[in-house]
Amino acid sequence: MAVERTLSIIKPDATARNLTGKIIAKLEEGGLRVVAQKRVRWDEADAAAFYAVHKQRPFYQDLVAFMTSGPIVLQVLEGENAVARNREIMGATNPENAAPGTIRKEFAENIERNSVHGSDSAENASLEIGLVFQESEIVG
Ligand code: IDP
Ligand code: MG
Repeated sequence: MAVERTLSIIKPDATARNLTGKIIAKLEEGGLRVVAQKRVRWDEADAAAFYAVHKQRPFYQDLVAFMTSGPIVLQVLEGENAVARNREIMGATNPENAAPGTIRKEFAENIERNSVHGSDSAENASLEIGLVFQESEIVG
């Protein structure tokens, strides 16, 4: 296994319920290290750029509205196999299908308001990190 980086986002449903610390604790307990972090509020252009890959999906407009509805926390996570490891710690997209102990099982409200984003491949991780962080903001 190689040390990798992945992009994580703590979504507006979670920041609204003051769950930032509890989510970070799960990521750290799962073996990942936060090497960059910032709290921001996206506008529509920011969300559209990030979710361009989902533009044709039926939930796209709702997703953009949700992701611009409140503050989010952008993070770069580092660790062994970080992309897959983060997806394990997050749990399935739909919290009804998420394994016990995962972030989404414990905290998500529904399939849309599911508390966290995590990159789904090393290639997308690199693209997503480059979209939202300067290299100088990442301190390993
Ligand atoms: P992922 O976040 O587990 O990678 P994706 O399929 O990439 O799931 O979807 C991106 C985000 O879009 C999800 O995290 C969720 O917020 C939202 N989403 C996905 N599927 C649905 C749906 O069927 N209805 C509403 N929102 C959805
Ligand atoms: Mg995804």
